Amino acid sequence: MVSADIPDRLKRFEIPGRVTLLEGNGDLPKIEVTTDSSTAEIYLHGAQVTDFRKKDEPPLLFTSQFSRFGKAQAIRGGVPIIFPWFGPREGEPSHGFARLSDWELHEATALPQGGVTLRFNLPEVADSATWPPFTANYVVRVTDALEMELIITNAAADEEFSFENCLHTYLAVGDISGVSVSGLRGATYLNAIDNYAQKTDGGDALRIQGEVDRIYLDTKSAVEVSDPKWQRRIRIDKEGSASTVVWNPWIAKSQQMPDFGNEEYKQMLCVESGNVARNRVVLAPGRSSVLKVRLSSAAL
Ligand code: TA6
Repeated sequence: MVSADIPDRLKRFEIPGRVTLLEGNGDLPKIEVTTDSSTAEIYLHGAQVTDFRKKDEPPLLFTSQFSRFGKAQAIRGGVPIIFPWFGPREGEPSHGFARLSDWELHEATALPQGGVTLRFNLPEVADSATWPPFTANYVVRVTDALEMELIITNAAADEEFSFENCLHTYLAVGDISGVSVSGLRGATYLNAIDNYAQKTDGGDALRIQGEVDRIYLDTKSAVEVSDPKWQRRIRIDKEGSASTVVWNPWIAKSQQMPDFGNEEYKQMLCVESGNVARNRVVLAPGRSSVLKVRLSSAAL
């Protein structure tokens, strides 16, 4: 990966030994972050974190070997930013335009304890013309945990701004067949593979034994993913989020996705935090919403 082709306007954010700007896949600019306890990789395209791993641990995030890296394409993996709509929308790209846009890096800071903070903002994009004026800022903090914060501000003088948002996190797991997900007991969900039929999760922990695509509503609780193969527990803490989405494409859907390997469903699980469907955000003029997610891990 060469850094020669990175423009000076980006190079100025480099911090020796901490923050490096490079040309990544598809010649898209990416940021490599090194801290005392971890490393991370973030593309300006979609402000998408595509890798985070703690020293001496397997990666915490999954990115497909078959992902595309192109101007108007979504990167398959890491943490795509879903905004201002979730899922399909007539005549529009699935999951909104934020993940397809090139964000601007505004700040890179080395933290006293050895971590790094990066600040991004979403520039005016053609697609945003049909929406009330808004600003979108994103903060990524890399320490021995990965923290992300999406701040949306309604810049209109007299118009409400209603939208959905979600940090569509692809977690890496050792073997999906042994994984269990806790923290959603008793929550209501829309089952996307059963015409969004509404159901209640009655079980202690969710096991993944087929295609799963559930939008859990009205849940603010943390979720834990236990992974016996890697002897690891991943914890997802969140704030400013009333929905949790759990997704694994399993066999048939994996074969339908051109940017995803047929066997890769065994190594990933999406546990996404946001505000979807009836939990969508309605912002008054001048107000902001903050969606925060913290990913951490510990030995099982
Ligand atoms: O978050 C789950 C989901 O909405 C699934 O329905 C599945 O389509 C997944 O997102 C991936 O969507 P994408 O547009 O990235 O192919």
